[in-house]
Amino acid sequence: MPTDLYEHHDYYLMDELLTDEHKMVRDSVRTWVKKSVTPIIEDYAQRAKFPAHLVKELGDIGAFGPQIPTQYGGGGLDEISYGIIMQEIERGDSGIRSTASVQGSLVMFPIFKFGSEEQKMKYLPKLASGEFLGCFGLTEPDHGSNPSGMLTNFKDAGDHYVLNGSKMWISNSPMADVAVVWAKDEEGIIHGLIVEKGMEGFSAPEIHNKWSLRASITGELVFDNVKVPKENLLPGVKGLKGPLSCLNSARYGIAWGAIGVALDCYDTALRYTKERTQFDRPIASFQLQQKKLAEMITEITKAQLLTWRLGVLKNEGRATPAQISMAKRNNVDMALTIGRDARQMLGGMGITGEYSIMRHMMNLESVVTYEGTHDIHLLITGMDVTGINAFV
Ligand code: TGC
Ligand code: FAD
Repeated sequence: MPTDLYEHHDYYLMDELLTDEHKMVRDSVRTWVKKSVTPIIEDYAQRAKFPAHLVKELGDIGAFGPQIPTQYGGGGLDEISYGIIMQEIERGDSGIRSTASVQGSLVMFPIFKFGSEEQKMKYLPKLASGEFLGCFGLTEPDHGSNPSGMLTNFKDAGDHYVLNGSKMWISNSPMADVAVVWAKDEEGIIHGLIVEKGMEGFSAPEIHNKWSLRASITGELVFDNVKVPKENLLPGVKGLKGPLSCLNSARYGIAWGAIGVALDCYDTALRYTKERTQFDRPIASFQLQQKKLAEMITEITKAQLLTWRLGVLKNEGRATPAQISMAKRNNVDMALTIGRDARQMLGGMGITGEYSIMRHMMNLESVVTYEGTHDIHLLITGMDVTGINAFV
């Protein structure tokens, strides 16, 4: 069983920018990750199994919807606390962070933001506690980066809607009790619907053979004339801005999560190179290794500052979607580069499950693609700075 020796790294004294509550949240989630995630995650990832028992534990530690008000079962915390929770969980594994961010940002957030009071009371407390697992269906087999072209649709059938279509690459879906599904009405306008496990004509087959996010369960959503009660339509939003505004929250969490991965890879490489000797010296004494470590901590520190500032703006309601895109893109790319360098610094040992690095690297190949690909986020920044839309 791998031992989690992770130590805190705070090169620019970022802790001074955090409140006591932020630090308390961080320490408690870090303790949970060391106790419940690190000891088992390699085994689950190797077997491509989802550690389903962690769903309840994630609920217990307050990882589901920490920014949702307490009256609905959430934590009533601020955006920086949410980010720190994602950072600490993703230091353990991106797949476990995926479970938490889908539940909080992509299932609880739209119900909280766009749902009726009845929907909030019915679903949010159970999602917050981990009694229910949720998933978010936007992507389709032929519509990934361009969700506005979606084909999934529903028709008014009097006292209910009839839903048809399919979604692809949906985190949590095979085990989910509840799915927030985005579909077009008869006029082609996008709406959110809450679909429950067990509804006739609804299935969620698992997608196998992933080399990435192996400890996260991914599947499809298939709707074959599913009768959805009218009270399951989210009344508070219509149009693509509904699902895209949920992505703002999830992408923000990923920006923090990627820092967690980068810190874990840096921490492992630093310890290993100080202990490992070649040519009768610790390999950390070689300039080429020091260059890699110095660049890693520099990039991590830059990302920490960027992301903390984004958290302040988000707390003030001033973070723009384009600012969030910049942080998601920058931080995931930064973590991937660090993961690849750290892997090499461990030599042959770097490819084994004795260390977390190779698993992190493989996970990040999904993280750089989902929630908007690296290229899409670049084009969002390009559009923001030029005022010219490259998508049309
Ligand atoms: P466009 O015409 O630009 O926009 C349509 C409407 O949406 C508004 N909008 C946003 N609103 C809130 N937040 C945002 N980030 C928004 N971006 C755009 C926009 O103002 C407009 O509003 P209105 O009132 O004028 O109607 O839309 P487009 O069709 O040109 O597409 C733009 C594009 C390409 C940037 C967008 O579609 C996009 O972001 N594509 C990437 C798709 C994506 O990220 N999919 C993620 C699926 S979920 C997922 O991956 C979960 S992984 C979970 C895990 O395991 O962690
Ligand atoms: P495509 O859109 O086909 O893109 C392929 C390539 O073309 C990319 O490199 C892209 O950058 C590039 N490209 C596309 N358009 C342009 C352009 N205009 N200019 C330049 N380059 C372009 N979705 C959900 O809805 N819910 C989930 O829970 C979810 N979980 C996921 C879990 C995993 C493990 C994975 C891998 C994906 C998940 N997704 C989920 C889907 C994810 O959001 C999509 O994979 C992603 O948005 C990209 O879509 P695509 O795979 O269809 O790629």
